[in-house]
Amino acid sequence: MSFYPFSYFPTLASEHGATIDQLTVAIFSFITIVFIGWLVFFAYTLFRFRSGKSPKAQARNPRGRWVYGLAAGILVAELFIHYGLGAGVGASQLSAISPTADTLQVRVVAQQFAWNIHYPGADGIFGRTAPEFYNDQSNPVGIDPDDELGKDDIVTFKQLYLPVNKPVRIELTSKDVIHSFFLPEFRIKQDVIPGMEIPVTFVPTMTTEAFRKLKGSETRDFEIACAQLCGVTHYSMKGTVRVLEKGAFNAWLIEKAPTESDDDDDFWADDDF
Ligand SMILES: [Cu+2]
Repeated sequence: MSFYPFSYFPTLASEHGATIDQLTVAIFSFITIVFIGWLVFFAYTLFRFRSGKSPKAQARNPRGRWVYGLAAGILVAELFIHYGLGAGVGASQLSAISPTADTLQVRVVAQQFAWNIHYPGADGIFGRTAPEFYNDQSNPVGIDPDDELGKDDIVTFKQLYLPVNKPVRIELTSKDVIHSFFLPEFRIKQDVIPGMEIPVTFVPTMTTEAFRKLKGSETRDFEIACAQLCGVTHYSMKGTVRVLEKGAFNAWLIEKAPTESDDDDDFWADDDF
């Protein structure tokens, strides 16, 4: 909050988010310099080639090598801003965490106009999924009913629950059109493309409780927004992220676990999913 542009950003609630904020300010600073440079150049050409000085239009090649040098310099600077900073530094931040035993794995299946959240359950392994099992009411993520690994899986609707200070890896896919998974407070934004599984990773650093205290609101939630115009009720494609303390998150997993699979219940009791 020391540098004033940062105070305009949403509350920061992830580990890598500060890097994204600094990058945003850096990119805007660079393009402001380029913008002012072009304005000065534009004003200069208006003056230099005014009609009083050049009564007849001329189409001669520019003289002097500095023009080519300047154009090449601007090209290099803009390529650096777009690809070096934007794609290189920015995009790499979104999937910087490699999946380890300590990483919570979640799948998010987007559809017009909802977010279906899929947890692997007690065994830590996702059941097989396939489009032929899609059922908007009973099986929104398309879990194969014959796959034993899917029996303990947990599916939620528009509600993503996460433990605080734990790396999470979310595999994103879509049933229909291109959506964009946007978690403003966690500085995550990634297009969701049918036929592809695209991972995003981050570490939430603030619980929902702390966020509500900060905002002075009992009901405020971290938001999931769709950031890609995806159809007629795109505006309603919202969800919430609840970030809980580890113990409360484990209790939530137990509460949500399908009741048939009683065998593995102890797994969740050791406080280390
Ligand atoms: Cu959408």
